[in-house]
Amino acid sequence: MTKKLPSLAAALGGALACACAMLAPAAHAADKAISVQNAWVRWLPGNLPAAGYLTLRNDGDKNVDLVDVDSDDYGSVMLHQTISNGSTQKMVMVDKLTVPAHGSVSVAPGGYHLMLEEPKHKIAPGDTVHIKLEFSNGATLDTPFAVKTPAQQ
Ligand SMILES: [Cu+2]
Repeated sequence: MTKKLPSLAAALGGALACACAMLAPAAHAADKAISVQNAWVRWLPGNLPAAGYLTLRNDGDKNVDLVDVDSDDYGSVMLHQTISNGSTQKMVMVDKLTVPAHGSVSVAPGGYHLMLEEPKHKIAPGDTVHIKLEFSNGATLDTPFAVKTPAQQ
């Protein structure tokens, strides 16, 4: 069972995918606006959930939102934000993350993270996992993440 963030793509059903296929050259150009840097997964022993981190760059002229995340390596991938309230912390689900035009946003410890649960196979430090990132401009990036121990941060 895959828990996914509510997204524009989901709301539109297959319509978005069809539009992308018909507008392949334009979609391809949009793809290039967003790039990923330093994608890694903080692996924890046992059945503890892992967390994915990365930096998203937008070289385009318009803001682009990360609207959905999915993976063939994990049954559940969610975009979360850690919120500190004095001495306590809690995680909340986030339905989109805006990458500003000509800017970048960090998904980093203490802030946003990709919550990775229900691994579909054994995953260990040194592995590479893939997480598919879907954006509001129709771009999809199937992104390799390097799996590291907390000590390797
Ligand atoms: Cu979380």
